Amino acid sequence: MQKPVILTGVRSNADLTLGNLLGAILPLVRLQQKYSQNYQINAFLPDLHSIIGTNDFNDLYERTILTVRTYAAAGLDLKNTNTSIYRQSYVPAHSELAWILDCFIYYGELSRMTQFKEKSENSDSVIVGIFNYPALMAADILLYDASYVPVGEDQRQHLELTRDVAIRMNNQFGDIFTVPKTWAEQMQFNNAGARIRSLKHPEQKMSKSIQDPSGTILLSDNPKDAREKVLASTTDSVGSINYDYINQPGISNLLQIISVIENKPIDDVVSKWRGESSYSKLKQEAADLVEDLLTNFQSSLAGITDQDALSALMAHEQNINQVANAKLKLIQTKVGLRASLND
Ligand code: AQP
Repeated sequence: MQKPVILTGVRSNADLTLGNLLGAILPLVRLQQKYSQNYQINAFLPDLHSIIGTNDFNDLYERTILTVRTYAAAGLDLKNTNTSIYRQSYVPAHSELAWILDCFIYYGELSRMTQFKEKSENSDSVIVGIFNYPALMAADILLYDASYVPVGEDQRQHLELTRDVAIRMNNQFGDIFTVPKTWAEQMQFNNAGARIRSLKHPEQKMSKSIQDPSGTILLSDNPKDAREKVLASTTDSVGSINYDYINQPGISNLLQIISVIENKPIDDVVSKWRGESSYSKLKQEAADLVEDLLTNFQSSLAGITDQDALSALMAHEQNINQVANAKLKLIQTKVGLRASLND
């Protein structure tokens, strides 16, 4: 029987941040260490998604390779046979399935997506890619019958859309797709809890495409500079340490950073600091951890070449194209484009 598939991806549209490392990449590494015996993990590089709304095309190819090196430097085993690492654009079946799904998704459904509404508001030059990308995302998931897709709250609606189109097509053509688990069922693999915030504006997420140099730690930052950013992070005047994102977002962010780096449940970190009033001690601890993490990460990264990343990609892409093409052929046959699976 096929193992349940967990699918995850990080866009290489800008330099990666500590938020990406703590919120997506380290969880992926830990997922592989813990679950790769019983699950198939698809760690794909959504380069087709990365060209949506960017002007920075020149570095995209190299940045995607750097993301693979980043995975390896963070501890991902590129040779694990239960983990597939592949570029979306090197598996053409993604785009082909996206078109077929487009023919089963309603305009009204895509128009209702909050992210599209937010991004298109007050703009008369919205590209179709922003409107249409949930269909490509659905293809990324359904092509591999993925059950688990650990995504943030902002992608929840798109996951629901994926479920809807899968159910719709299953009703029409028989069970051609595995319907991904509901949002609630995804929770065991979901990293939504670990949202790292800007160190300067802790009410906002730390994001790679938002210009916020003092609040954002890039993975390429000098570890000493990163340390200073943590020490200078915005806190509050409450005077006690509580995990409370509403009233103490800066303090909560530091607790969250410590929890992910130490790989300890947030409750354990919070109880350790309960009753403590010194913000500077908390900052020192978070700063030490971030500095060490970046120092070790950067030294590992230096030992992994582009060629290492490319060789791994080429091996995985050859295999994954076979899986993807077999699935695409099944769908093509069902919707009348092929006479049979051998056609
Ligand atoms: N601050 C964050 N805390 C926790 N997780 C985060 N991720 C991103 N920022 C944080 C996770 O990293 C992965 C990146 O995927 P993406 O680039 O496809 O999406 P994103 O969420 O849009 O990432 P960014 O960094 O915010 O990019 P921009 O600024 O380009 O939109 C996802 O798993 C995400 O949850």
